[in-house]
Amino acid sequence: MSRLVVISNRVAAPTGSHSGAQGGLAVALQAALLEHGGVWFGWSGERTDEYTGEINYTEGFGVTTATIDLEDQDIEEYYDGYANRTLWPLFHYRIDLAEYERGFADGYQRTNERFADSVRPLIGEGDAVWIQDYHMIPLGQELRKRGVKNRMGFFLHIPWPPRRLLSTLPHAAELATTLFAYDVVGFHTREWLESFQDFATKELGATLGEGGVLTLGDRTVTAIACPIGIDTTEFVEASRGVNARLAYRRMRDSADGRDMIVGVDRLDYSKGLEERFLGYERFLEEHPDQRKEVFLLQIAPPSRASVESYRKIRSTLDAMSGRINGAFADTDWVPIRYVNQGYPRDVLAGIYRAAKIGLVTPLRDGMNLVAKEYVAAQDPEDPGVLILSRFAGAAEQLTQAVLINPYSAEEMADAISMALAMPKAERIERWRALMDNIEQEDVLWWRDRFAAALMAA
Ligand code: ADQ
Repeated sequence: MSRLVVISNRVAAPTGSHSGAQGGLAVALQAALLEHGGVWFGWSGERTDEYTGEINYTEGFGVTTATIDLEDQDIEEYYDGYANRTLWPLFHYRIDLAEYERGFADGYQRTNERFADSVRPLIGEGDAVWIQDYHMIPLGQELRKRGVKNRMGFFLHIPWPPRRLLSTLPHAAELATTLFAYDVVGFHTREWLESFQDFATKELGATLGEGGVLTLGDRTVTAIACPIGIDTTEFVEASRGVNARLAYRRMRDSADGRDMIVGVDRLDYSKGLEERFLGYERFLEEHPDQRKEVFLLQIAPPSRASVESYRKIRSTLDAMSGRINGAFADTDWVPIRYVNQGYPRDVLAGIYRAAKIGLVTPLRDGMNLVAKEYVAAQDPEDPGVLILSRFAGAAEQLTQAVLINPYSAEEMADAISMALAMPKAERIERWRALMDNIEQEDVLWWRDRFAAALMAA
């Protein structure tokens, strides 16, 4: 393939290993850039008094990054506003939290135009352009307006909502139409893909042809389901390294013979943390005999603290964990260890491995990489059990997990009880099937599959 220009809201500093606190997406994009060469462009995360479009370059581990600074107003309206207060809740089916403000939409458009102006000179003839996520939906159209004829792909990392929900967004049709500027548009699952096809055909009047090709006027776009994976080989290696082993040992020692249930999530209302605490509380109520045999470690580093709904979920969870611990704890046991910190990935791998259950209960999630990391970190001889929400994109692939409806506290309580009692032979059988998928459909598979679609389009 030709050189690659990757564009995403934030650009992670390249690292040579998994020891940094990097998310799966960063690892995936870095892997793509290492293979093809090119540049990764985005917002620096920094503010500037006046936008200049001046680019800051860095080099490291074979990857070039190019970033620009944004003005306060851009950050408020584009990032905190339209991206995180409008699109994020809406695309996670939370129209009760979605804020529809003209100022946010205008700021989103203006900032995407600024990105287009800045990145335009970096795109050479023959380069393939790959744009990531909901922050940048209209960027492709802005680049076309600036004369970019290159192959361009877009990947959405979050769900695409059902047609009727999306229709509540002012100018939803205009936003969805901008996706026709791309040659390929990718979603994690068939479900999100079908929702997009439904919107495109019924609301925009597009026609759907062979191979997922949608036609609208003189533009065609290939829309595909292309589930992201983790860097499985590297994660398995990380889980066997010294930091992982130390973390594993520390957790086992502090567990004092009890079974650990683990949850690891950005502190976000989409992750179903309230429902998780309620499901776990239900388990404690219904199984007094098992109470002191387990504890829940919930790791949830705060995110997007400038947005009110995130401050609210944080205080709700503080109160819930306090209430549940107050109601059930004893002098030598607390049911929930609630931690608001991030950890290096290899330490996380050790923690996952020490847990008898991985409890992953989002109400909606584009994919959910924590579920895959939990599986990859397990001991093949004595693996833990993954309990996974049906509403995570990952549930389309990880069908051998214990799949649950996170809105039902009863179902979650039953699943915890069942997983704790699951015979080793069944745990191994389920784990092997999950691991087969995670090994085959890893992040390199995702990247290659998307790139192949882009080349074929
Ligand atoms: P996220 O919503 O961030 O990603 P997820 O896929 O679970 O969700 O990825 C989170 C990443 O952050 C994981 O790699 C995890 O290990 C890491 N992480 C979480 N808590 C951590 C902690 N305390 N310390 C260190 N690391 C931590 C979005 C979409 C998802 C989609 C991904 C990729 O919302 O649905 O799977 O993009 O497309």
